[in-house]
Amino acid sequence: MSHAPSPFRTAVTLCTFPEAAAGPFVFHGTLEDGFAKAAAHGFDAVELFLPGPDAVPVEEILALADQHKLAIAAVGSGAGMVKHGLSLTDPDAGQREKARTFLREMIHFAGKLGAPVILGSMQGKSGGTVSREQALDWLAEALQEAGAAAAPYGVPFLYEALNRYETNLFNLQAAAAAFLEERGIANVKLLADLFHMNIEEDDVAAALMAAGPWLGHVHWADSQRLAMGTGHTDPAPLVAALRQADYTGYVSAEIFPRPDADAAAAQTLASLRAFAAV
Ligand code: LER
Ligand code: MN
Repeated sequence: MSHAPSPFRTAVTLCTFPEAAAGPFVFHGTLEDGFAKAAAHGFDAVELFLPGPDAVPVEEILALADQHKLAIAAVGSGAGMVKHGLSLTDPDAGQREKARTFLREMIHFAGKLGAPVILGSMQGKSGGTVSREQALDWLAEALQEAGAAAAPYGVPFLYEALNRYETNLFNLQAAAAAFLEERGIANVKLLADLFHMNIEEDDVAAALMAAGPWLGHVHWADSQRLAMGTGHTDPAPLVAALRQADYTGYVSAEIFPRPDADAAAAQTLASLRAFAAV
């Protein structure tokens, strides 16, 4: 447990579209309710999962952020896959183009909120007629374009390595960082999700430390994707690694709302207060 002031900012996930109602997000429902809940619990920011780039006017979200004194930590692009069936590595060129357009529009939408966009499930996977080499070329092109589109807003684009059951492109932080480096991809940072890392990494703390310069966002989840402190993750070495890596971004709860959303939110903040001195 550290008593030094926290360099981290706290965030909680809000999801508004029914196709992801069973997803790992704390608050499901309207933005009004989600912002109010996040503020009442005492988070610094919200992370938004919306059906698309034109679902809610930017002004409406900025007004809610201002009213509740909350920042927008990040905006997820998962609806591109979950709602619209889009993947950046789809064998069909037209579908890939639609995926890139969706992502570009999300980046412009989120940029106006001062927030980076996350690429998770929309990265897709290789297989069938799509070789790994081909999928990685398409992923690299899409990441180049996304980093460049985000840059004018003064935010990075976030690439998330997922566990093996969700993608076969990158499951490890080090491999994802090496890919960004080798392909010369600018203005793209890594999102380190502790749930995926618990499944894939030999040593989660060591992986966080090694990925330090690439880290742009953290999903703060216990081993079973519930609130930290309810599973078998020891957060102390992870917080120590993030501090040692000079990480100063968000720690955001992307977890299932169990036993209910309020309990998951409260337990998340309790863990961050105890271990990260937020
Ligand atoms: C998104 O942040 C994530 O972690 C994925 O598991 C969602 O498919
Ligand atoms: Mn995640």
